[in-house]
Amino acid sequence: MIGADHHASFRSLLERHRRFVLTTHVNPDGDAIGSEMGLARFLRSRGAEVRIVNQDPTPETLRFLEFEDLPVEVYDERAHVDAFAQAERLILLDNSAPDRFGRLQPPLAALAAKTFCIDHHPTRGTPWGENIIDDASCATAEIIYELVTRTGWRPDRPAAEALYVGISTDTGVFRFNSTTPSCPARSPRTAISHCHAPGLPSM
Ligand SMILES: [Mn+2]
Repeated sequence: MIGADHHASFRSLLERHRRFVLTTHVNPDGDAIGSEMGLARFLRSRGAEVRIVNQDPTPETLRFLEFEDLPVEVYDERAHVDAFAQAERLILLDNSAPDRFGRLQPPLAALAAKTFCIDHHPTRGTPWGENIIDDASCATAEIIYELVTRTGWRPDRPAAEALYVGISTDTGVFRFNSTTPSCPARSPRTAISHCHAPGLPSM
């Protein structure tokens, strides 16, 4: 579970910046897309400018998580050079290893100082400016859930769905050994009860 220093680091990020580009690893899975969507929803609720730019398109099975007004953009160097330059912070989700970003690796390496990484895979010595890395969390979506709800925000239905998919993906719907006690006991149930979304799949 993440600690007070992580929450402080996230609060500081929110207070200092309002223009973000979110991205994730190659071949994005449910935790990657779910974390991006959940965090994007939260940031937009605070009036921030958010774009999501990934190396690969969202798999067909996860397209339902995308918001109509926030399409996932597939990285194109010429099209995105300005977006990356103008972003106050680039936020990496569900991957901290520099070699798992594909074509995004060079621009991210060049902008590492203003890159903020949130991940649950253990990576030592990352080049990123700031890191919230917690390998005790079962999914990046769990970390996102902890961070955004600590600010007092209640995920609405789309955000809760996205975070639920992220946590479900990485825990095999709470069956894998990676499932931490805090994971099924707190995150998804609480997310669901917070947003009153009875249609979500049950555990
Ligand atoms: Mn993950």
